[in-house]
Amino acid sequence: MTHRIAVIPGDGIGGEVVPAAVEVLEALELGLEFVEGEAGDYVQQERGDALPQETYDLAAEADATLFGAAGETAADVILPLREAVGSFANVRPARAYPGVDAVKPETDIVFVRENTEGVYAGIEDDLTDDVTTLTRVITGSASRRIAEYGFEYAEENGFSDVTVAHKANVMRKTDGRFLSACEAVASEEEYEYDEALMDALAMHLILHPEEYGVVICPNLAGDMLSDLAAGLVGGLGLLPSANVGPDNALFEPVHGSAPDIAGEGVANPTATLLSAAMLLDHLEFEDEAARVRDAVTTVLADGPQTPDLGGNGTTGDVTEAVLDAL
Ligand code: GGG
Repeated sequence: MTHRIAVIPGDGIGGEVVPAAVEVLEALELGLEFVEGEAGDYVQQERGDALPQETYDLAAEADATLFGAAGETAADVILPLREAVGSFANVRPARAYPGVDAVKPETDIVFVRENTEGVYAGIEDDLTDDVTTLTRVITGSASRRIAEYGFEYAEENGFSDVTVAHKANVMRKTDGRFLSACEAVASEEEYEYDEALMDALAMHLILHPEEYGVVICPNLAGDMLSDLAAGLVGGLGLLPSANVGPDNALFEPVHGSAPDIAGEGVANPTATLLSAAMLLDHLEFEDEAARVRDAVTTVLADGPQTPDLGGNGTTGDVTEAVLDAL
């Protein structure tokens, strides 16, 4: 059976790391069909629409999507693309790797981030010349859904520590609802977990990341805490992610378009290669996913490494080395 993969490189280094991942996926000879779609700042400039309907439809109808990065148009691109694939959970593993200089080499945390609502629901209003508001949407149903997903993910992937991040002492109603939903799921299914105020959690993650396994988060908190954890393991070039829905999913590096290095050929493809491995898992090519992860891990340990990790390798050098290791 042929699987159709929507490939949407997006902006900046997305156009460098996504082709690298496609090269690796093609080398596996799984008969995947790749169909490229346009989205991002450059499409906004050229066509007045950062996410043309045909790209949205491409993602909605594909078996999986590999996305690169969005720049200034992130809200117009990645949020609707997540909707196109019916995603409700953004899974972001932050792991340290042998051979990579990590601030905290003992880090192995997976952030399970609610990705349909919170402050990313996109409800902002200019009320007066001086006052602008943002509506934070938290529903019991979406909170339950992310809690169920997060607890199940922890159980299936062997994580004993689950933490629910919130700020219910200040955002009493919204995060109160989020926390209650997580408590209810844990109580019904007899899951054990800790809860943590997200500001204090940010500090504890830096001091003692080894105490954390799966962290279930509201939308913005998950976006921020996962970037914080990237800093513990060697940087954003290492964090992949999956945007998971009931039947479809979109995979993307956690990093953005990195305009400062775009076009130089030195972007680290690791996060996108690991996202491609998550895509293979989603398509039930578990053995091939493991092969890609092993090859990436070997190259991280033996080099070449890109400048963000202290090396002088290019995106192409790393990709070639991963292909050789495969
Ligand atoms: N590949 C990740 C990316 O493009 N990030 C840009 C961004 O701002 N994303 C917001 C989000 O992940 O919700």
